[in-house]
Amino acid sequence: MADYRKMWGNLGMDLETHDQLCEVLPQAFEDVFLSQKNRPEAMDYYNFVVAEIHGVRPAELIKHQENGGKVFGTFCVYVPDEIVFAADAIATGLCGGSQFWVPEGEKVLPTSTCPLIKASVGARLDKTCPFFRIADMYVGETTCDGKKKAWEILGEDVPMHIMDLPQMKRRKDIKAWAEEITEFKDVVEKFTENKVTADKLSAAIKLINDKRRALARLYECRKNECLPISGRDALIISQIAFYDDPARFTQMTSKLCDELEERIKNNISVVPAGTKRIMLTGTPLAIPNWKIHNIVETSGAAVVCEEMCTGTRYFENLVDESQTTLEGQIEALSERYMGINCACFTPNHGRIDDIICLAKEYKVDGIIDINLKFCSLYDVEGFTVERALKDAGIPVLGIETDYTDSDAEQLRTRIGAFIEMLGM
Ligand code: BJ8
Repeated sequence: MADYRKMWGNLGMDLETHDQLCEVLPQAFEDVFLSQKNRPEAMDYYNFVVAEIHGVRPAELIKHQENGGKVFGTFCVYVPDEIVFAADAIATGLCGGSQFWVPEGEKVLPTSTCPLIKASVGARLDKTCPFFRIADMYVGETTCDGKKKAWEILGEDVPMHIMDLPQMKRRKDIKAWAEEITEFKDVVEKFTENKVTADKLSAAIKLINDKRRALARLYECRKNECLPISGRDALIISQIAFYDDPARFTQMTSKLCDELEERIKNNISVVPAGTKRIMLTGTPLAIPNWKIHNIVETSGAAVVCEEMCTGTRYFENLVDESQTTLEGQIEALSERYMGINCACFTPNHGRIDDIICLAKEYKVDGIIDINLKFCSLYDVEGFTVERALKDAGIPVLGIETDYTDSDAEQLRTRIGAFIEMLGM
């Protein structure tokens, strides 16, 4: 990574602790990603983004601020980035996926909080993540109890807006979410001093839809028997999608898809024919949480799909681009976002239907249902998911894990046995 110490210092980061974080990442990336054989050439871009993870994009965000722009940090795929971009601001994902930040989070949160929340709070408090330092405003949402309480802590030293997400999907809930989006628009307008017009929102809807289309095209390639990209590489792309410049991300992902489609035509696969195809479902895998993909793919199988927020839930369904009034556009946003099936909703049959449907589309041999420790939403829903999969005759393995490596060997044994069982 180039030298960004001055920039990090200006952001008030703890440089010594940050050095410790920077020491571990390159080796982990080398072991999990760069050691893979036969990777698509277009992965070079994403390698570069990770190598410069605390440098290039933060520098772009700071430049944007120097030009008078604002940056909004978000934690959930229900928050509509379109509103932020329509106000000439930038939205960036902030979810923490590293164990490095968990101990700091545990100083203010109960240990029995999910690691995603502990890491996100820890990343802010230990001053080692530039994205958390740069964001002018955080946008929380009322998805799970842990997050709701975490906003109160994070909101003590950063302006925080919280969106009240309904927990059911009746007509009145979709209307209520549209009202929340309208209120969010008003907050963003006031904070940025920029007006969100129908024209600007229309351009922002197209910008984010294009990103979704590029990701959908990438996932389409993964449905093929000839697998042109590993699950690890697809995961890192999904993770980068949360904070990269959307137009550039779309351009680079489209370029990668050209190469993947060419590979499919020429029958170039990253795994031998007959490799077992695994789909992951469950809680999101925030960067740099690569643990399960790495275990699966170094145990002789391939991950071909993720029914997760770092996966299909992030890009499926487009926002209707035909609306020309702000009211119509906000309704269209609400319809699209309320179509996401997070376990915080009840009932949540849509998610079960999605999983069964995806299993068929991606021709999966088995599913691993992952739960981040202490996420009771996905844990409880795991029962329904696993029962539905068993009824559908799809082998499933439920696992619970966190960001530590302490269970890696045990998981390797269980996942290895599951993959072996699929071959019988
Ligand atoms: S839409 S999955 S990004 S809420 S894993 S913090 S739910 S205790 S991350 Fe999520 Fe939005 Fe849902 Fe997706 Fe809470 Fe569970 Fe932790 Fe979670």
